[in-house]
Amino acid sequence: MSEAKVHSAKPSANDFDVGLQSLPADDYVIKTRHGTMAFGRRTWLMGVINVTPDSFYDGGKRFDPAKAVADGIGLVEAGADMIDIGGESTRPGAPPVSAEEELQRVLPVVQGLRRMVKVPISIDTYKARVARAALTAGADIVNDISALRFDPEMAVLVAAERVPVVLMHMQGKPQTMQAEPRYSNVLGEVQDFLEAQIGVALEAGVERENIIVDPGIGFGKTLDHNLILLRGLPALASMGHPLLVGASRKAFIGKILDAKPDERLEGSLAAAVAAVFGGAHIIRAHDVKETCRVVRVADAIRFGMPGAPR
Ligand code: 7PJ
Repeated sequence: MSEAKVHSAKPSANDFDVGLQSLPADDYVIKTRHGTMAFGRRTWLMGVINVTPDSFYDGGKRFDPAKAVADGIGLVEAGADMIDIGGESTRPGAPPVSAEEELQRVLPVVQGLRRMVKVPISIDTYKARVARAALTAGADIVNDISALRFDPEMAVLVAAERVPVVLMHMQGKPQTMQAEPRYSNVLGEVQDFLEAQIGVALEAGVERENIIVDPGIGFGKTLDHNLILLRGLPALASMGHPLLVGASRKAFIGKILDAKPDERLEGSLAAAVAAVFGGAHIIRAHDVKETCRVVRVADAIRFGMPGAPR
């Protein structure tokens, strides 16, 4: 072997497959009604506003629409690149709510926030009726935890409205998903499921560029399943679509640390860093100020400072 070959075979920091170079610059671009999301040079941060009386972490805090809107503005000021608004708790065992009730909760918040912030707004719902009204009220993205499975109208709506959609993996239904999650190969099965639902979306006429995938951390998964998925993010990040990861304050962190939801900040930040280095394009988080700072530093290590050599 020649000297030159030996030299070129020597790995540089960017050659290690730890996410440091798994993405070229601007690998995906999603156009929303309120701005373009360009991925590949920094990680996007999705701040969460739950307008529910019973969400596992922020339940009850934002049931008043004015408070929810004010908090949403606060999340953008704290660094959120987009805001996710949900009106039905999907924590294990939470009772489902009707479309009417969900609409009453989220619509004033979507309308209010739309007037006040310029960032993309996603609506966290699996009901086409709720999604349709939220899009009309100014939402930009549909975040469907059922990946188009629970409401046959959803794929039709997303295709017709030509909006981006998050397809999230879940085993079972929210009410029962944590009863006995089972997989023979959790990473492979989640990937196969997401591929299948990408197919459903494309078949319905959704544009490929508008599809975001998400392993659904905590949705029908044991602690070990969640850890395998987080470790396996590079595989999911290579599916040809932006990857969204939501681990914030979830129960698996509580299991590791024996900590209640309000004691899971540091664990959530550790998971956010792992997601950045696993190749996630969007991190969904409740604690925007802290997650933003952590992600900015992780991003600087991963991508370099804006404009600097890599
Ligand atoms: C997720 C979500 C998630 C997506 C919730 C919570 C539980 N949507 N909605 N991904 N989690 N796309 O607020 O932590 O992980 S609800």
